[in-house]
Amino acid sequence: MYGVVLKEGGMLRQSSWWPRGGVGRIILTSLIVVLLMVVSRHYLPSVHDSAEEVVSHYAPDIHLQRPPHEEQQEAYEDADSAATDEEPPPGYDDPAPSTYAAKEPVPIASSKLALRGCPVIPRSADFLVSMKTGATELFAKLPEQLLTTLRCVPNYMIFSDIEQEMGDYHIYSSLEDVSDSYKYSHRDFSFYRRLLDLYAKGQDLSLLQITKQAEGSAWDLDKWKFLPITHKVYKEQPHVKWYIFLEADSYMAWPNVLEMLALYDPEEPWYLGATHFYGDVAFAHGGMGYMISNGAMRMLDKIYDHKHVAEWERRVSESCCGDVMLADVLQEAGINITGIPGLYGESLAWFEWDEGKWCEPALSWHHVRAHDVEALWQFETKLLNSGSSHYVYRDLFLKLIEPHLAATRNDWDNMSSDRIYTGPTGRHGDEGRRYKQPVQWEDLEKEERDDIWKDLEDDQKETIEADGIYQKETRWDELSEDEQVSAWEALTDTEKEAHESLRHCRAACEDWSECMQYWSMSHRCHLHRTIRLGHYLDSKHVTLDEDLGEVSLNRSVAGWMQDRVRDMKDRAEVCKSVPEWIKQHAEDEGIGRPS
Ligand SMILES: *[C@@H]1O[C@H](CO)[C@@H](O)[C@H](O)[C@H]1NC(C)=O
Ligand SMILES: *[C@@H]1O[C@H](CO)[C@@H](O)[C@H](O)[C@H]1NC(C)=O
Ligand SMILES: CC(=O)N[C@H]1CO[C@H](CO)[C@@H](O)[C@@H]1O
Repeated sequence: MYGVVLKEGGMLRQSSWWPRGGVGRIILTSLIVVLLMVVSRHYLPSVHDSAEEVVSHYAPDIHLQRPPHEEQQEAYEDADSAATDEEPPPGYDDPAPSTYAAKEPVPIASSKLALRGCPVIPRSADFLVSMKTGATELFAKLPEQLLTTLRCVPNYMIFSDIEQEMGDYHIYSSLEDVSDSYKYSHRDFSFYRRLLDLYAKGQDLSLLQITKQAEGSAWDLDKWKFLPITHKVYKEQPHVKWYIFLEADSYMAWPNVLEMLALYDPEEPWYLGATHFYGDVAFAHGGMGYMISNGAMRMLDKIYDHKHVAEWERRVSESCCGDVMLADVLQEAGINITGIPGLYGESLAWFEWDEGKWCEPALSWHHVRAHDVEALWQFETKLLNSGSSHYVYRDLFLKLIEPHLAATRNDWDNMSSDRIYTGPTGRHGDEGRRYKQPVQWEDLEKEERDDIWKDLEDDQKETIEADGIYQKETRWDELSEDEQVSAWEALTDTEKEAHESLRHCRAACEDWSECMQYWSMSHRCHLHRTIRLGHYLDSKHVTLDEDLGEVSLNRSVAGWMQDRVRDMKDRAEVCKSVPEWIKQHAEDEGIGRPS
C-alpha cells in the first residue's frame, strides 16, 4: 500500500503543475498524505485485518485473541462426548474455583488449540489427576508428561517436595502440611531441609540426585507425601468424582482407564489399584497408579482431624512406605482396596507377552522413561485417531514389540530367566520351581500344607494320602549339593551344552517346547517361556572367538523363536472389544454400578 504511494509520488514529480518552491512542495505533499490517510482508513482494509485474514487462511485454529468463554466450554464438550456418551448425573456441580485458581496450570483454561489432537480427554469435572514427583527429578521427568499425557488432561495437580513454578505450571508442595515437629526435626526430613536451603539459595536441585545416599533420603521422604496429597486434592476440589494418583514415571492409558472406572459408582467408597501385600496390609502400589472415589474421600475426610493426623504421622515415621500407610488409613476410614487388572509395575521392555493377557486392556505402566512415554503416546494417538476407541495388549505387541523381535540380536540384554544354564560348576537350571524333591508330607508346616493342598490335582492328592510323600517343587538354589549333582546329571545333553555358545543355547531353546526366547553371553545361556523385549546392552568386552566362529564370546546376544511367536499369535483368541471385556470382567468379579 505504501509502496504504491511512493511510486505515484515519483510519477507526479514529472508533471508541470508540481510547485518548484520548497514551501509549496511541502504543503502539497502534506495535503496528498492526509488525503491518502483518510482514504485508506475508510476504504481499504486495515493492516490488522489483513494480517488476521492471512493467519486464518493458513492456520484456521490459531486465534489472535483468546477464545471467548463459551468456546472453551464447547471444546470440553466436544472432547467429553468422545470420551463417554453418558451425561453426568445431576448433583455434580463444577468444582468451585479454588483459591489457587490463578496459579493453576495453563490447560485448565485451555483453548481448542491446547487440546487439539488429544484422542481422549477426561472430563475436568469428573476426574482430577494428581501427579507426584520429587524436586530432584522434576525437570527430568515432568516435561515429557506435560508434552503428552497431561496435555490432554484438563484437570490435574502436580506435587513435588517444594512449592515452585515450572514454566507456566504451578507445582504444589506435598510436604508443607506435615506437622512442623516432623518437618523441622525428624531425620527423614533432613533431605527436605537441605532442599529448602538450596532452593532458597537459587541452586539446581537436580544435582542432589547423583549420590546413592540422596536417593535413599528421597525415598524416606516419599512416604510422607501420600496422606497430605490425598487430603489436599479433596480439599481443593471436593466435587470431583474420581481422584487418580500417578507418579511422574507412570503412564496411564486414558481410554481404557475411563472405561474401567465407568464400572464403579463414584458415590460408593472405592479404592482401586494393583493389590500388593505388606504383611497383612493389602495396598495399591503407588507407582502403578490408583484411584479413589469421591465416596471414599468423603469417608476419609470424616476422620481426617488433628488427633488422627498426629497418630498417622507417628505411624508414617515408623512405616516403610507411603502407599502401605495410605491403605492402612483408608481401612481405618472403612475402605478396603479393590484390585483391578491392567496396571503393570514395569515399562514395556519388561512386560511378558503371552496368551494370558493378550486381550486385556492395558491401563498403566510404571518406571517409564521419557522415551517410553513418547513411544506409548505416539502409538496411542495414532491408533485412536484412526478410529479405534480402546486397545488391548495385543495391539501394543503388534505395533511396538513384534517389529523388534529378530532371530538373533547382538548387544541385547537378557530378560530371559526361566531356565539358566552355566555348565557343570556354575549355577544352572531353573529360576522357577522345576526340580521335584520328595518330602514327607507330615514334615511340612500346617499352613504350607493347606496352601499346597488347594492347588493339587486329584492324582497328586491320592499319592500323598497313599504314601505320605509329596513331590515338592524346588528351585536350583534350594537344592543341597548332592541334589544339585544329581539334578545336573538328569539334564539332557543339549541342556548340558547350552552354555557353550550361541548355537548351543539356541538348540536348547528349540529343544524345550515352551521356550520363546534365549539369551547367550560368556558361558551362560538363559531361556524364557514368554516374550520379553529387553533392551540394548553395551558390549564392553567384545572378543572374537575364532573356534566358535559365529559368536563373539563375551557379546550379549538375544534371540526369539520366530515361528513360535507366530504360532502363539495364531493360537491366541480373537479379542472382545474393551467395553465387552470389561463387562465380562465385571460379571466375573461381581462388580458394577447398580443400573
Ligand atoms: C476390610 O478388610 C478387613 C480385613 O481383611 C476386614 O476385617 C473388614 O471387614 C473389611 N472392611 C470392609 C468395609 O469390607
Ligand atoms: C569374558 O568376560 C569375563 C569377565 O567379564 C572374562 O573373565 C573372560 O575372560 C572373558 N572371556 C573372553 C573369551 O574374553
Ligand atoms: C548383563 C546382564 O544384564 N546380566 C543380567 C542377566 O540376568 C540375570 C538374571 O536375571 C542378572 O543377574 C544379570 O545381571
